[in-house]
Amino acid sequence: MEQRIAALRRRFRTLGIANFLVKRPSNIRWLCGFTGSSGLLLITGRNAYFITDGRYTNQAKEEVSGALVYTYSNGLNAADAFIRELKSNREIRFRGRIGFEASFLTVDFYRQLKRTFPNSGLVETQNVVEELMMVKDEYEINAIRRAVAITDKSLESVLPMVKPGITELGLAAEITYQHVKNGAEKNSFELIVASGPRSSMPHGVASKRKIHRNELITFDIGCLYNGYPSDMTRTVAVGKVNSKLRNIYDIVLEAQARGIEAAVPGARCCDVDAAARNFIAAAGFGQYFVHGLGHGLGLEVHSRPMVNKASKTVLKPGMVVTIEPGVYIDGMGGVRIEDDILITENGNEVLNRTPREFMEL
Ligand SMILES: [Mn+2]
Repeated sequence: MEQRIAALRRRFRTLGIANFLVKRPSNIRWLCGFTGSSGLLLITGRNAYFITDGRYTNQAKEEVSGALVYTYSNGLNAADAFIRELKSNREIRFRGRIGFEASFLTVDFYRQLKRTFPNSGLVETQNVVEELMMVKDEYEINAIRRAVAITDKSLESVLPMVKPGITELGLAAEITYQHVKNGAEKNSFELIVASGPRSSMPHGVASKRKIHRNELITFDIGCLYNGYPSDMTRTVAVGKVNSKLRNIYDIVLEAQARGIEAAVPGARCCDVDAAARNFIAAAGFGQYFVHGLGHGLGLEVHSRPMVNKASKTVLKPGMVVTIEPGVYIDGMGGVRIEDDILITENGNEVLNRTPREFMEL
């Protein structure tokens, strides 16, 4: 943890700051270990101070390392209480400019900070900690491997239950049960089980719809292990589907293979995206691939680096990204195939073991 805080401090000079205020819970967790949902971490040139409320006194004592812990137990709202601690706690000392996470500080908190410390100079930042988190250490990679293995095993157990009559929510519940039974803490996001025409919705979370014969089902599922996620998508057919959907499946599968092949150290994320996207476009379905190719995996399911047209980030060994092209035809159905890829010194490793070939149940 101290090494992570030290890495953040090394960014201070470039950012023109002397202190950094961390509000995003996953960034707080990565920097000092706290897994609760509310807290404030102030990193100064020399010290680190973690402030949270009375509900978390014991948890913070147990979990936090590398920072001094202060808890408050008054009736104030969180922003008011944080400001009061920063202002009146004599052990908390800082001077000079304060960097903050522009996407995670409320306007109210920002205004109070400005009013209370008018001479500090507040500096907006974006993605400072998120970029430090892109390359995973061994502990993080092992956690992701476990999460991926649990999701592989869970889908394998549930596929035999896919029959006409069961609902999408029923299947999602079975996967949730398998995830936890196999050692996960919980799902890593609201599971997507989208059948028939609903499979054309890239984010069709499971509904009460019953599975029918001769249609596609997209499962986009994942779990958390030690806080780290898996995120896998498979599209399977129940019975036979029409030749257009069958053809789309092969196009998406080949696009994914090209994306995976391109995801090597030194490659820019936008070029990895293009490797898959150009193939889909050449097959005539470019307008139906409506999202980026993938994203990093970390304490947030959608982490940096983003693998999309705009991302110039260069892949490095230790990054873990998803590769998940999709084609969605409104009213008919859609196909997405997603795997989790570890970038290695020599290329990459696909962490998922679930087969990708077209599957007819
Ligand atoms: Mn994903």
